[in-house]
Amino acid sequence: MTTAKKPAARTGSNLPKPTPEEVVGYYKDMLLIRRFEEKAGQLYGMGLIGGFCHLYIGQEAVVVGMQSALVDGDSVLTSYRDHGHMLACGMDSRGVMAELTGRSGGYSRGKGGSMHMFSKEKNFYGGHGIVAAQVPIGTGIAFNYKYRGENNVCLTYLGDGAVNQGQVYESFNMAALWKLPVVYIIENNKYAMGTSIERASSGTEFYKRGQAYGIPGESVDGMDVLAVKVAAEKAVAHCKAGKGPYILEMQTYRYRGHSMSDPAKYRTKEEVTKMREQHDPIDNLRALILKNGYADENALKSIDKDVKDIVSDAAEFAQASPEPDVSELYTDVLIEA
Ligand SMILES: Cc1ncc(C[n+]2csc(CCOP(=O)(O)OP(=O)(O)O)c2C)c(N)n1
Ligand SMILES: [Mg+2]
Repeated sequence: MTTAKKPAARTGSNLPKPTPEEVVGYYKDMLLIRRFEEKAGQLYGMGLIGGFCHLYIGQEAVVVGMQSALVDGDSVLTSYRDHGHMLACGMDSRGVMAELTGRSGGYSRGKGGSMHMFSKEKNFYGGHGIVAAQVPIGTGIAFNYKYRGENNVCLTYLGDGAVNQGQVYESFNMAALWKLPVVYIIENNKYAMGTSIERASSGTEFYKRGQAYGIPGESVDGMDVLAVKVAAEKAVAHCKAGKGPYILEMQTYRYRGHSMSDPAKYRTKEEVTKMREQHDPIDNLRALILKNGYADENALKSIDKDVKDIVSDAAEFAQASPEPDVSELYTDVLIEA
């Protein structure tokens, strides 16, 4: 993807505004995630994807804006709603789709599925099905950077439901105590499965959850990729200056159900329609690009076509890739001594 890690090191938040090309790149990156997820939804409906499948549709601006602040060596990890994060990290759409369909061409050779994919090459460390399990792991990766004296940062994403887990606060404590370079990104999509934040959380200003540990936090419009980018640059610069962790609460929304098997009866159709029509991150960026003349209708149409082609190719690859051989049942279970 175009926002995949860049070579130059960042120095602070006094950075130039994104160029028109970069803005158009964010559009393409978000559209790729949207179309990829729509295709995954279709393949699930056709019975080609089994098990759980949590789509990221609606939340694309968060991951694309955050990724724009990273350089080589920085790392990312998240929950089970992870396909968008993988694509944003530059993982190959073919390998991700093949893993979703349980094929040997997938990132975990068809044995992990939607929630369990990793790429050491792209520094993407999962893909975690246990709510908040990634938070101590991301904190540990940040510890590793500090211990080795590497000037990198770990982006650790979690949900508004996950933020009520105890291990999150143990992690906050250690990260603040040791000034670890970790940005905790709370993707507040307003629901944890069928439970709204008001029903589940005592206090819904999640960016304040690090206050007791002295961790700065900000609430960000997570439907606006440019706002996310500004916040990301600031948070990453804070970490890389040795000042310790940072919390970004992204105000966002998922359009689809929690997973493919969720009838979404806990919210009204009107609520979803309002978000889609008024706050869609892709439609809004498209309008901004046209208004500012960063690209014209024809250029955007050609991007739409390129993205469609990438996704169709990924789906074809996934379906053509063989299922894992039976002998694979016994591989990757234990590491060799
Ligand atoms: C420890 C644990 N408890 C419960 C579950 C079941 N569960 C899966 S997702 C989820 C909701 C999490 O919501 P949130 O953190 O807001 O993330 P979102 O799905 O909105 O991205 C729950 C309770 C689980 N996977 N792990
Ligand atoms: Mg949530």
